[in-house]
Amino acid sequence: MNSTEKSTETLQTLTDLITALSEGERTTYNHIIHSAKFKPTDFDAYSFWLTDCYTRNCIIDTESFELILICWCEGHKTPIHDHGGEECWVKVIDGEFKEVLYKKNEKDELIAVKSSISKTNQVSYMKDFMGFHSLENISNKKSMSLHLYAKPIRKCTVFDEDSKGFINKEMSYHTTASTRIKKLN
Ligand code: CSS
Ligand code: FE2
Repeated sequence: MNSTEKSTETLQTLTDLITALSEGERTTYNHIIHSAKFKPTDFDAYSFWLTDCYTRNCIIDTESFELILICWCEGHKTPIHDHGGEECWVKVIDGEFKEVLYKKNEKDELIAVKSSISKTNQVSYMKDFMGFHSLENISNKKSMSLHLYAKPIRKCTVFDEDSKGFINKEMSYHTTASTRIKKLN
């Protein structure tokens, strides 16, 4: 297949997406994630919900990128956070999300500068030069979003609402390939 054919192709399976990301350079990731079109059931093997908070479920974690499925119940919301210097794409798989973008002013206070809604199949992008954001499931149902981080995010900065200050947070997963295998056994 030549490169023109490849650029108009729709990626319809998770395996196609992972192959494209694994073979592609980081500069192609934006196009790749936009080219993917999934059904919520494509994520049955990865979906896992908790009532108290959204869950981070690792689909694949390589040296170059990380693909995670976040599962949200109604009303779940992230704290305001950055992306540890990495690039972040969020593709809505099911549901509707509100993203609020924040910047720091000269007094280091966080100011909300933009708010947007994303719906199924839409992709949003974040990198630290754009500021901080929060993401909230505003649909009245369990929802899912697919997150592509390049490179993987190991640590990020989170705004702590109690102390009104920033804290460093180590990222962790609720489920990984090995915990899912354990669940089956
Ligand atoms: N960065 C958050 C989700 S919003 S992009 C996280 O990975 O937990
Ligand atoms: Fe984020």
